[in-house]
Amino acid sequence: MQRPIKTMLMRGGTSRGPFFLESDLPSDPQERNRILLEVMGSPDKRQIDGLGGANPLTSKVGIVSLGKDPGVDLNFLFAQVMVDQDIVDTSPNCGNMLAAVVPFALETGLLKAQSETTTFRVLTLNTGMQCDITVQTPNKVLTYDGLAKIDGVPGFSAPIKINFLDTAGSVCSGLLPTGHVVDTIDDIEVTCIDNGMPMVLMRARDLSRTGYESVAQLNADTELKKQIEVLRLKAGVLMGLGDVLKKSYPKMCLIAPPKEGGSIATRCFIPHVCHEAVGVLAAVTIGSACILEGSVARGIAKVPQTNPKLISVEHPTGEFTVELEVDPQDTQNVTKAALLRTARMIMRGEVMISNT
Ligand code: NQM
Repeated sequence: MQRPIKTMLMRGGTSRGPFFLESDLPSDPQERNRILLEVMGSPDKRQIDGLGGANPLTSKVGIVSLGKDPGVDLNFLFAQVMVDQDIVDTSPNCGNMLAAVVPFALETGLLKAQSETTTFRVLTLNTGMQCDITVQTPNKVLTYDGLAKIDGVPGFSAPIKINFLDTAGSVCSGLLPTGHVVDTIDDIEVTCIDNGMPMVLMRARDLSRTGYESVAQLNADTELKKQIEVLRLKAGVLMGLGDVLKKSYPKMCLIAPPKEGGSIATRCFIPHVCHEAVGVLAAVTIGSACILEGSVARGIAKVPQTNPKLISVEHPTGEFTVELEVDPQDTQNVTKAALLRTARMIMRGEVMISNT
């Protein structure tokens, strides 16, 4: 016997996964996670028995409910379901899946559209971060049609603007959780930073790579992946995250001088597979490192003098621009981050799980 749970399969930015109303899932986190593993078909490297797409970017789940705190319209819990491990990680954020939260809330009738555009404040339960998300609702009807284009997704869609209100120290204790702008691990200089996503930035040339390799080349580079994992486990301890062996963070990022007219070239490992593009909060965090005096990105990144600063993060399938505003009194301090995403409902219906 199987039983149904209502769901909508949504693309959020360059990620995809089923979205649920919190009230349609068990409240006990262990029981909920067991169901999410079954929904996605994990653990299995092909996720053949579930909705997962056999890649971390398509093994994500969104859980949405009405906000409870003053000023908060919606609560969002993001779950990273590991493809081939029996693990559901709800500790980090996902800025890509976040782009689909307001469309999902409108599609399910949880909230109503306001006017030509609709803005809701969303609290990410994973880390307590808040953001304002604006979607296009002409004549108070949600539309996915528009002229916005994000690299990593074919075609054009309605723009979704995300304004992050507080990103520093999302999972870690602060922006620079080791207390240093640069640390040296195994003779490699790294910047450990968390402005929305715990990350370790390394110069590609310090690992004898260019930083312009293809995703396929990097995923096949077992020697590099082994070296990066050793660095990651050590960085995790330095960042106060403890043993990160079974955690999806910190994300590891190779950086190089920009090659396509952007600010910096990147290749991110999330954390064991190379990202086809770059994560949203990863891009905010990388952009913040570009601004930080003394980070491994300084001397590599091209940073505009303006405020706010548009930082174009080059990645394997294009670029991702983030708008970062710095405190004029303290130019090391990023006070606001804004960016553009798109999203789409792909399917709505019921996902079947075993009736146990
Ligand atoms: O950094 C991938 C993604 C992400 C996370 C990952 C993300 C973010 O592209 O905010 O969006 O780093 O696992 O969806």
